[in-house]
Amino acid sequence: MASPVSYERVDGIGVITVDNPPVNALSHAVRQGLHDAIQAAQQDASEAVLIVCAGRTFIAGADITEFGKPPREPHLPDLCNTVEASSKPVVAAIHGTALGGGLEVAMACHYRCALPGARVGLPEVKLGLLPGAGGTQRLPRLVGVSAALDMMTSGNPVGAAEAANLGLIDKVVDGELREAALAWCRALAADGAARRASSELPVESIPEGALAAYRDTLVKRTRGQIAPQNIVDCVEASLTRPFAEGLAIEREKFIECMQSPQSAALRHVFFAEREAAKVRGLPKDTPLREVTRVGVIGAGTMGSGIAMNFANAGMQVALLEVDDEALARGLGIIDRNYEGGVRRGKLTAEQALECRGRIAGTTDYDSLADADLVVEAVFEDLELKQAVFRKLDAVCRQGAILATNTSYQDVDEIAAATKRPHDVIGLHFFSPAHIMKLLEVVRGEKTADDVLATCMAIAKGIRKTPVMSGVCYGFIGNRMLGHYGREAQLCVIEGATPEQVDTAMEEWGMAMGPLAVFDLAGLDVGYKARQGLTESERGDPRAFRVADALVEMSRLGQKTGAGFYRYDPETRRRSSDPEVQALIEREAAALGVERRAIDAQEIIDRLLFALVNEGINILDEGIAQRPGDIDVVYVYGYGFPAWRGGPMHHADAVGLSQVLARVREFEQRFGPGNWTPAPLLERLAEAGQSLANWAKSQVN
Ligand code: T1G
Ligand code: NAD
Repeated sequence: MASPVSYERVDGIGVITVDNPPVNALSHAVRQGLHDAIQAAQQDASEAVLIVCAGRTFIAGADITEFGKPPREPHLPDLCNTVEASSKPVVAAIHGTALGGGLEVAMACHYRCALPGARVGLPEVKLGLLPGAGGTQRLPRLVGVSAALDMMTSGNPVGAAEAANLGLIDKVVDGELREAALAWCRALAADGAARRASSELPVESIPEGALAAYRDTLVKRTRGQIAPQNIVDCVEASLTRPFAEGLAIEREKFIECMQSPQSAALRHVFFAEREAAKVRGLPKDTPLREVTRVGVIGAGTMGSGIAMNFANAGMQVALLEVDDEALARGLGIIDRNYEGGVRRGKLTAEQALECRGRIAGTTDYDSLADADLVVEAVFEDLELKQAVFRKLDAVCRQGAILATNTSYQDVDEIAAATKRPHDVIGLHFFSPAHIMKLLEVVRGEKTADDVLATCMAIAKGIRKTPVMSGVCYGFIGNRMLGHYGREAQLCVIEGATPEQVDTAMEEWGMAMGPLAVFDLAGLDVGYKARQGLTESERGDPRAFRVADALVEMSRLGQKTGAGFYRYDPETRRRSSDPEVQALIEREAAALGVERRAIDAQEIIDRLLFALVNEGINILDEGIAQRPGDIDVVYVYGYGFPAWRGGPMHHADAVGLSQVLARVREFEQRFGPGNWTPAPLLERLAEAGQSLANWAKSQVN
């Protein structure tokens, strides 16, 4: 097999080209090819060496698919040292992204140039790792300790201009990269430019105690994760040890991360996110419908954010409301969101103006006649939504995609209100819609393949992570959340305080505890949904009586300053409220609940295993394609810690037989109503199988 690395001499310059699609990852063949090419250049008459990549990007890192397999030489740290030891100046020419091991190779080069649009970074921490090929030792030498710490603990890339300001990139070049870089190499050779080994640069000292202070901020920002602290250990070594010793400490800390369940979980999420974008049985070449003009119906909490997503992606948006007052309110939300984005440096004022300019308000359905896609986000009421879809059916051009942002309603019943159910689909955004990455794409019984394929592709265009769901009450996320939320409220009425429940889940890693999430979303949302259900559909009153009572006391959550907690009007900080505790005890007595002490482990197991058990039912019914999809839903939509991999990955990590044993114990204690073990869980646990293996067996 041909090497993905080629070497040729061009006008006295040794040109090494890496061509390993799709992202020039540093597979074994690439490492071997780079090693051999550098060695070749040492032997020939070349005056300097250029490393450049074919395709859409520079090297995007080590080949993550090789992790967990026996490592093969040349190892990346050694390869970087080989590049740096070259007797001739080595130049890296960067386009697209230079990430992880890719940036480490570039930092081992003596000079770096990049196109203006290039981005460089060390995202290893997002995989529960750290830069393991000299990055933790070379970066502080090139950009200083503070910038190095920020880049490595956030994992976020920086643009070429900022990288040049930091001293990471020596030259930003325009035009055709290879030609510009070759010209620069020739100039460097002509000037007799020296090899500059970044490993030989000093590390600027930092104030006493600065690292300790940095560790403290990191603890708050990266609760429970080991990689960020290991990165600080390595940077500390760069300050106190010679380069070679620093490299040894980096290797030790890297291996510790690589072998950690946290990294396994984060790598699982990396690939699960990419897998989720693929719909089984949907041909890759399914034609896509063109979408440049979008309509959004309802400019409330969701509609306003949804409109921004499409405008930010360059599409013209018509935002429709019932009347001018409601429209002005919606456009006001959008203006404030853009102002906030500019204040937080997410976009420039010019960019905000441009995006805002693409959103036109209307109260006239005729404005949607030429829309390619319409997303409905009116009140959560089936009849109202059906009425809206009947109107859309009348005014929208044939071939337009009609989507609903409903949280729970039956997409097939909404589609049935039109004469074109094949053009109807669910696009379930998450609040705040202009920020949350997750998009549940709900395939109706009659949704056409090209409508589904178009929406899965659009998701990427509006920077969302799509996950396909079948039609059921609450789709994937909200259906599982119902069981998670039930157990949270049962723990509260049985004896735990709201603070105990939320603290247990937050210390376990959830971004926010369930009761605090209910207060954030608004207790009235669930209350209204329950009002639409029959007594039997509502289920066990112990699981919602307290929430209902809070709503009846006009304690709707953060939006009224009080819900399960009281909120400081300035800081929005939550605090426990004795009035709520008294209410809980009253409702418990009224429902004949004998209260008892409940420890954190019971809280964690009841909430997580309720989530897992229902998730497995969802898989068994085919509502979700694969366990990884459910994990992506929870990591990107519900604040589930990515370093735990998602509920399905967590279940495999615990072991399905353990999960089943605990579920059966709860079934004994609390009854089959809430705790009937999922049949698939029983089958897999008894077969000693994991969900990951089951998923593989589903595709073969
Ligand atoms: N290894 C293997 N496969 C990779 C890969 C990688 N590093 N990066 C991407 N892919 C695959 C991906 O699975 C997908 O496959 C296809 O490429 C396109 O990716 C020692 C240890 C580069 C910004 O963390 O962030 O270096 O689904 O859909 O949206 O210090 O991919 O088509 O079969 O994401 O244009 C550090 C990871 C590694 C960067 C492009 N590097 N990649 O985004 O395409 S650890 C990273 C990305 C490391 C060293 C350490 C993005 C991208 P498929 P895509 P994209
Ligand atoms: P909201 O009450 O904030 O906004 C609804 C808007 O729809 C209001 O501005 C109202 O004036 C407008 N509206 C009502 N009838 C209309 C009609 N006939 N034509 C045009 N506009 C009309 O509600 P929301 O929270 O934005 O929820 C909207 C939808 O999104 C619901 O289906 C909800 O379930 C779903 N959703 C909500 C969330 C959330 O967290 N709030 C998350 C995901 C999905």
